[in-house]
Amino acid sequence: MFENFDPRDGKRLQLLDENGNLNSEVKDLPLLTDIQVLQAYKTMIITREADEWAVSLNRQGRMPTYPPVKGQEANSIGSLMAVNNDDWFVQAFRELGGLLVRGVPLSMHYLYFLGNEMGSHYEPKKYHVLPISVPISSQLPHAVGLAYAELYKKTNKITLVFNGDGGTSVGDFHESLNFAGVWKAPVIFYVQNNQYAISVPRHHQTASTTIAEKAFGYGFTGVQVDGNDIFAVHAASRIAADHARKGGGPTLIEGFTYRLGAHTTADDPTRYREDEEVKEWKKKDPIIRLEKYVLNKKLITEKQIEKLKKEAKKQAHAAFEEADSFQKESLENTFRYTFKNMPPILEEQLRQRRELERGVN
Ligand SMILES: Cc1ncc(C[n+]2csc(CCOP(=O)(O)OP(=O)(O)O)c2C)c(N)n1
Repeated sequence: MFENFDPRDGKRLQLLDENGNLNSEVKDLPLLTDIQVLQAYKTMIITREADEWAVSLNRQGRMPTYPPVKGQEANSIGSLMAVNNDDWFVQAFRELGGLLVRGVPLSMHYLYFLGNEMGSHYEPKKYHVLPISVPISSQLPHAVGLAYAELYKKTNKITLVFNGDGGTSVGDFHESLNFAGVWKAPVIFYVQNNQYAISVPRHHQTASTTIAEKAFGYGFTGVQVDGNDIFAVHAASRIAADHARKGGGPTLIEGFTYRLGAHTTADDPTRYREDEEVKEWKKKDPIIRLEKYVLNKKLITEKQIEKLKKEAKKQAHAAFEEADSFQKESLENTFRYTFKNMPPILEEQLRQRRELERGVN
């Protein structure tokens, strides 16, 4: 598997180049059909519009802190399109596109970032998605456990789990890869290497040349793909999924990508990265690249694209209004959310918060 794309030989899988040309020399890799390509493109457009609207809402004071996805869309969209709808999708917090592939309403995502945890309560039997996980890499042991449970039950279901380059420095990452390797758990670890963990660049995160090569130390295969190339992301994920389903165990996919926006709306990336670098990565934008491909192949017209973008914008606006009109949570519920019996420290914080509210009012 991936013999021709060993990251230890400096190889990275790319199928669609920056000019939207598909590499016709690569054989025996699963390619997206025209119908799937259009579906992927449309999902990327709605993801981008929804994402930019969330950032704009934050600037208008209508949305609290939000982590932009801009530039990384191909990663979760391409990989989610490569697995079955009842395979487990274990997200971090930058996988909006993947949620939309699963059919999760956009309004739920907005609701979550408006501060309502219900926005991350997905009906498990309908969506097979675990809640958003902000504590870095804490989702990885859950994902391995989930994958192992499905293996134990012989359901043939696999798990696709995401984390970031920064998340590879956390102990949970290494423990998860280790157990997945030993147990041959049917899991795909998808690391979105967007080059930064807030302000910390990738080379300060690890001394290894790639993230993908770490997999070999745990006894399984790792591959680095161009994470801005939806064909490569999809192909690698399909191969890894088939491998897991056949009992081959885990795979680590490193999506080599870039966060075009800020870490979150509370961050100012101009303080730690050069404009020149951002400019170079803008040329590799996954949407522009796929747009060139669909136009060249005449799968869509410029006019249809214009209409699509307008509709996506409308859809994003409507989804936010829906989320914003959701009944607001009570102060008590916010504190009671995690524990059945609130620990004394939270009781005290609730008491102080109530006092503050009384004082303010
Ligand atoms: C356990 C833990 N430590 C610290 C944080 C604060 N924090 C939030 S995002 C982040 C950086 C994560 O970087 P990376 O894993 O590369 O993912 P990215 O945000 O770039 O998608 C940190 C340190 C956290 N959420 N959880």
